[in-house]
Amino acid sequence: MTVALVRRTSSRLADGVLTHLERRPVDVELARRQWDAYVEVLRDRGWDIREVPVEEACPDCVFVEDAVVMFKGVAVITRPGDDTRKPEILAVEPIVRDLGCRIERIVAPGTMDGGDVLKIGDTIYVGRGGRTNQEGIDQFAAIVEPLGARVITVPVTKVLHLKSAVTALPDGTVIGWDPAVDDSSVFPSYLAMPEESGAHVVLLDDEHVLMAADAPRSAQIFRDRGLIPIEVDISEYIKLEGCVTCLSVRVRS
Ligand code: CIR
Repeated sequence: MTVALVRRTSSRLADGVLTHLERRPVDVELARRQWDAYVEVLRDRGWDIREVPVEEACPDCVFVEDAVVMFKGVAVITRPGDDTRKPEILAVEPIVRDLGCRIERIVAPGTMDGGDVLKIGDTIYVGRGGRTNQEGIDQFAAIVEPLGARVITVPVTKVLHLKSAVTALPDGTVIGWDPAVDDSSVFPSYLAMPEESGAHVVLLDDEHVLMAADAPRSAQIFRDRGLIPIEVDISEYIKLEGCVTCLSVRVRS
């Protein structure tokens, strides 16, 4: 099964939470067209698209990755760190239940955003920072370690989420933009990228990677490594501290 969960953009997107960036005007219609193009790439690469119903009252609901973490047929419903985002989980649960996933939950006082969870095989790096606390990480580890995962906590202080700083290539190399990374020495194989968006990839299959269009030098580095980057413009989501990973949840099983 290769299903991708996505969620349409609330008309209130411009009111989304900002932590590290200054608020800038957001063109919601452009954002919607960018979302359509992003989803089209997933569909073209063979992903079965499932939509979580939009929650207009939640400006950040399009960033569906933060509400659920998938691992080996288990859906861990998170407890988002920002209070305005906590209601986002409600509509996610029935969708993943429908996929046949076992449901687990992060509960108070734990908090976790899916953007803080980087899975590389059975190794799962979890960023502890503004959105994900130690209690959330401990609860998550208790769920996934019996399934064979090894959870490694890493600090996140410079950007919103761990995956705002680093993601991983199909061969497991962790890629990051150094000014955003707290400690790259925790990753056995690390490659510094020349652009911030160059650190963010969605693995579509063993050779295709989805990335933002504002990192051309990073795209060339991927090509030089034998990968095929597919670039999408997500300018309106970047203004809200989003990146390509957060606009979908990939379910592989
Ligand atoms: C927030 O602050 O929660 C949203 N404005 C952005 C969330 C982006 N999510 C992600 O990178 N996983």
